[in-house]
Amino acid sequence: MIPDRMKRVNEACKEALGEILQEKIKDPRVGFVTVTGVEVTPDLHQAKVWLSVLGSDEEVETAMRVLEKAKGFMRKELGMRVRMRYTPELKIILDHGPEISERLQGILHELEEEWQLKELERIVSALKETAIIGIASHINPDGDSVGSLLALAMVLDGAGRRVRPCIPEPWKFPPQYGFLPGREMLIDPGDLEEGLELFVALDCSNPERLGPLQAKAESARTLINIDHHEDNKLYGTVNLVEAAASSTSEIVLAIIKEGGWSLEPEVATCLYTGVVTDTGRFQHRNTSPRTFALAGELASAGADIFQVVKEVYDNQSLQYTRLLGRALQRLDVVEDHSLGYSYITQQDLDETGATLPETEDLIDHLRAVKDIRVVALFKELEDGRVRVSLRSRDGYEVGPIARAMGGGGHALAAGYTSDKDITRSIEVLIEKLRDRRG
Ligand SMILES: [Mn+2]
Repeated sequence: MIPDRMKRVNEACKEALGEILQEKIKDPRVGFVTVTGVEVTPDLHQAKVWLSVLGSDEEVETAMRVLEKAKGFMRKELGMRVRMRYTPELKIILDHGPEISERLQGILHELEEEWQLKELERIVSALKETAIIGIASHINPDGDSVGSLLALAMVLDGAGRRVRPCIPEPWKFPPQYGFLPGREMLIDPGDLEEGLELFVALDCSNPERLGPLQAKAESARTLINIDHHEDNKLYGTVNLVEAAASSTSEIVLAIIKEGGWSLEPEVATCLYTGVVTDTGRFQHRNTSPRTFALAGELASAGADIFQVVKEVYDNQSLQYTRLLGRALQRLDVVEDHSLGYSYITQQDLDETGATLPETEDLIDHLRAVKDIRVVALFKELEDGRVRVSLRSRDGYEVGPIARAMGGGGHALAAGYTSDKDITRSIEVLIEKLRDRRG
C-alpha cells in the first residue's frame, strides 16, 4: 500500500508536471500530452511518469523522443515547483491505456467540432460582409480543387459579391474538368489584385500549394484556409480544416448551407465532381455513410451525375490510353514490401502525345492489382524532377512517408517531388520503405 505521504507527493508531482508540459514545453512535435500517473519511490530518487500522447504511432514516437530529451529540464522545473528533500530522476513511460486515450479523443473531437462551427460562422459573415473576394485552389488542380473553387465562386457571384476566382497555373487545367459550369468566371492569375480584403484558399494544405498566387493570398487582410488535409499547416487568419470531410467540396457545401444560399444545379455539379473524384468514386477510405448522404443531397439539387462520370472518367484520350498501357506494362512489384510501382517519362509523353494533367488517376489502375499494399507512380516532370504519387490499401499509411520526403497529403493518398532521376527515386523509396518496416 502506498502511504498517504507518498500519495500526496505523487499527486503534487503529477500536477506540477502537467503544468510544466503545458506551459514550458513548446515544441510542436509534442502535441497533446497528458500526465496520467506519477509514482515516486519512497527514497525520492526516482519518479515514474506515465504519459498519454494523442496521435499516430509516428507522432507518439516523436513526442516521446522529444520528452525524453527534455527530462532534465522537466526535473529542474519540478524541483522549483514541488518542495522535496531530493528531486527525483524522471522515468518517462508511455501510457497505452486505451480507455484514457479514447476518452481524450472524444473530448478533443467535441472541442474541434465546436471550434469548427465557430469558424464556419466567422467565414460566412466574412463572405457576406466583403465586396471583393479572391479565391484560389492548389497547383496541379484536381477535381476537388476545381469543383470547390467554381462552386464557391458561383454562389458568391450569385449573392452579389465581386469574386476573383483563380487557378495558380491555368495552363495546367485538366481537360476532363473543362465541362464544369462557372469556368468562364476564372480570371488570369496576373489580373488578381494584391492586398485584397478577403482571400479564400481551398484544398491547400500549405500556402506553398498556391504556387505563384501565394504572395497575393498572403497579402490579403484576411486569409481563409478551407481544407480537409490532415497535415494542413493552419496558415490562414481563419482556418476551417476538417480532416474527417471527404473533400473540400463537402466543406464548401456546409458553408453554402450555413450562409443560407441556394444550391443551384450548376453548383451541385461542381461539388459532386469534387466528392466523386476525391473519394475515387466512393471507394477510398474517406468515404462514409455521410458521403453517400451528401451525394444524394447534391443529386437532389440537380447535379448532373451522369455528365460527371462521362466527362471525368469515360473520356480518356487515345493518347492517354496508350500511355496507360505503357505504365501498366512496366508495373513492377517488390515482393517483400508489397510495393507496386511504375513510371512515366517525358519521352513517353512525347511519343504517345498524352499530357501530364491527364495522368491524375492513372495510379488507381496500378492499385487494383491483388496483394499490392502500397503503389507508387513516378512521373518525370519537364524540369527533370520526378513527381511521386503514393497510394495504399489495408490502412498502411503513406502520408508519413510522403512527409518524410518533403511532400504531403492524406494517410492513404500522398505524394512528393524528388530531385533525383526516376531510377534513383525508385531506389530511394524502396530503401525508405525497408527502413520503416525494419
Ligand atoms: Mn481535396
